[in-house]
Amino acid sequence: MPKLGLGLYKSLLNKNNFEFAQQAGATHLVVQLVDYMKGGNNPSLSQNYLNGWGTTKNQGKLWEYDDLIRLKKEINSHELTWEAIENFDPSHWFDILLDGSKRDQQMSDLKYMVANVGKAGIPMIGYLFSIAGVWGWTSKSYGRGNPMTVGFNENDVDINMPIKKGMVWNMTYDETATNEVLSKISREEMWERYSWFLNEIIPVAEQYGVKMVAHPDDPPMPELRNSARLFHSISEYEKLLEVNKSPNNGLEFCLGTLQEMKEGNVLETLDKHSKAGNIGYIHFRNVKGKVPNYREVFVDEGDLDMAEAIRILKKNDYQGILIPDHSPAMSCDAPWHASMAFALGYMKALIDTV
Ligand SMILES: [Mn+2]
Repeated sequence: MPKLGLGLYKSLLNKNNFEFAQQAGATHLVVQLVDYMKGGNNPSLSQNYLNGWGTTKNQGKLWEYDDLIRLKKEINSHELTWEAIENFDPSHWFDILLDGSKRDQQMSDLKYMVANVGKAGIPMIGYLFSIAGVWGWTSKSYGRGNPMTVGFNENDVDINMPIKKGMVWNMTYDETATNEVLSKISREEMWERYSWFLNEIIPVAEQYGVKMVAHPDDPPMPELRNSARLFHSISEYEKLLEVNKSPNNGLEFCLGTLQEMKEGNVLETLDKHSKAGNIGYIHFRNVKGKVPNYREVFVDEGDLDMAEAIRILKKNDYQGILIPDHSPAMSCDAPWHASMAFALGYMKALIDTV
């Protein structure tokens, strides 16, 4: 049986939101420790992030065992299970992404953190191996009831806008960097960097019982800002499983992002990988359209048949979790909470009845 989870941004990690998750029927949490989503208790995707998600201040601040345990105890006290940490901080791995001079030091830092996560009994780490990161969205009112939502249209943005030095993953890690820009990064180079990363990290993940799960590129364009994007199609996304065949190497399966891809069948892919045990956890969201022009919509109004997704997961005895991921902002004083409550209720009903 699939289980219901909720993803919480760093600014939402408090008692009220743990209770909120529990009240909505979630049993598991996916926790984000990167402070990129602004807005405190009202996080909003519907802002202009073309110039970045902000500056990370986490240089040198690694995930320490004691801190993880403290948070885990608090989560457990609300009868919730901490299923995964989502995203490495750009400050922890910028030179792994960029193949820079601090690469080896940062890899030993990542290994240290993966070990701490495993020792703390947190089973998974989700990550996005991307130079431009989540970039290129524009916000507008779209869909049922005209909520503010995000989407991508290649005509609305300069998709070749160069990336300033000191930035990666759409965040600034060095405010003092020169005004130069990053040079072009090819697909071959990205696969080399990624394969090195994966083959370094997976043995440590195996040793400490952590599953490393990769999110596809969002938006799934083959290239943005002069850098190739690895996981822009279903077939390219599946290739990561061949780079390292460990059971600790898997997928952070984002139904929305996969549906945005130009080719391939999302439900067939879900069937194949949920059967094979490759899926760590699932981002359960919906969308209308495909790259180069799509919008995120409410979970029940998109192009993807979500009930069929649940049928497939049940048929394959998938035991992992689903979380809502993003959702259009509902018109009220707590847009994030309202939209999450709606998505969770819909998901719970599907899980209980399909
Ligand atoms: Mn996602």
